[in-house]
Amino acid sequence: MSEFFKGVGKIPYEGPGSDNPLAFKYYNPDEVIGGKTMKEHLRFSVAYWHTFQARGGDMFGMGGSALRPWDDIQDPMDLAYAKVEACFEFCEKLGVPFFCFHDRDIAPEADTLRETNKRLDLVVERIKDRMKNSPVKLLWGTTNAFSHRRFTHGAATSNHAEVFAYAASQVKKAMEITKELGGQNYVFWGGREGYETLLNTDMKLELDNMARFLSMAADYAKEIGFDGQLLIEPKPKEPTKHQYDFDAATVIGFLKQNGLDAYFKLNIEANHATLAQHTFQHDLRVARINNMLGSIDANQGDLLLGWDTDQFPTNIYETTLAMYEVLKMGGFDKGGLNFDAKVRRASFEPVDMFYGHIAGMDAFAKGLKVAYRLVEDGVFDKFIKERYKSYETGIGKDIVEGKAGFRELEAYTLEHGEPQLSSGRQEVLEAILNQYILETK
Ligand code: XUL
Ligand code: CO
Repeated sequence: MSEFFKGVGKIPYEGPGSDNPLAFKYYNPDEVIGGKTMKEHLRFSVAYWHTFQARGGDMFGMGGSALRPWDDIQDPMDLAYAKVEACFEFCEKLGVPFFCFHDRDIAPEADTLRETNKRLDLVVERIKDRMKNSPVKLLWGTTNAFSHRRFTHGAATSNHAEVFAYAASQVKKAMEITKELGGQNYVFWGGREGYETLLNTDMKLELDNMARFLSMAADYAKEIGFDGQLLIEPKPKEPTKHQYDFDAATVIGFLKQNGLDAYFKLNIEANHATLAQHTFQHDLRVARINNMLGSIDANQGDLLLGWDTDQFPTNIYETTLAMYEVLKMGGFDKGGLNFDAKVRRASFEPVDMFYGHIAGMDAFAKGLKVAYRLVEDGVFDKFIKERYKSYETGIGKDIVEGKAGFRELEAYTLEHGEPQLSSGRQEVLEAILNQYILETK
């Protein structure tokens, strides 16, 4: 078996004092925090598409700039097999326990669906073989029903029923192989489920069809005994002008409206939340308070750019607040932190892919440590409890318990007059958060 990433060994933990770029400074997989190791808390995952497929292309340089150790392999299936090896080598060297893929990442599409599925089966066999002597597992599988031109008008929301059928066939197969590989989740990101203009769009039919599609998917998962978690990944725009799965709140409303909320949870991506004009923490919070936070696509955007830049997450403020939400929900069950992130076009060497992941893993490790202390010390909880204490007694308790209506509230107001307010203390809280970030070792 050939080694793809020569010159890079197993990435060690060397601690904050290290100046070795190929070492972790904060991510110490075996360090125990609150009864669980960092590795168990964080459940990192490598994204096949960004790491083994992407070439650093952009609109002004479609061919890309990346140099990869598999560049000389011509035959598409040989290339697919090589990438399986490369994926396991990469994850094992990083000590990342999971990876994620789209069906079309692992095996190239052939002329017919039947042939494509045969190719998938061959690659799945390879992955299964490789898994036998590796600790690396599948966090989630998904379908790419957006790159091929047949999905120009969408997949489940296409105006062509034949495309709906094609997409369903693809999800069926992708779900089967995800199950076969022991995948712990199956993700639905909306691809081109949205519209460019309402002038040609039957929005009601498209949304109803999307619900029908998801309902069929949930039925099929049950039928084949797939016990992974089904996840929807919200995104507000790109590739379409308006994506139906706009943000966490929209998706939750949609699932509840269609009686699907018992079957799906959410996969929240940082850069998608910020594209929806929310903070990452906002969408995580919305998912969490609805008991629907399943997994996370860990990355970050550039707030000066209006598109999905999928950068590696290095902002400790953000990773802290993200891990705060994860800890507050009691940690991940089947989900994890999938690096849906790519190195920049100018970072074209294979070693840059290690640097990107190391940076992200360290940022989340530090975020976990800070967040753990914030939760343990009840910093925000105590303040928030005090801030809402008016709902614990008297008229507030009556409101919460449904014992007061407009008449009682008017009577109360007439009797008590102008309410006394308390300060929100945002600046103090932000200063405390900074203190925790700076002082956590
Ligand atoms: C697209 C995106 C996808 C999904 C999986 O913005 O995030 O890669 O995570 O289809
Ligand atoms: Co994503």
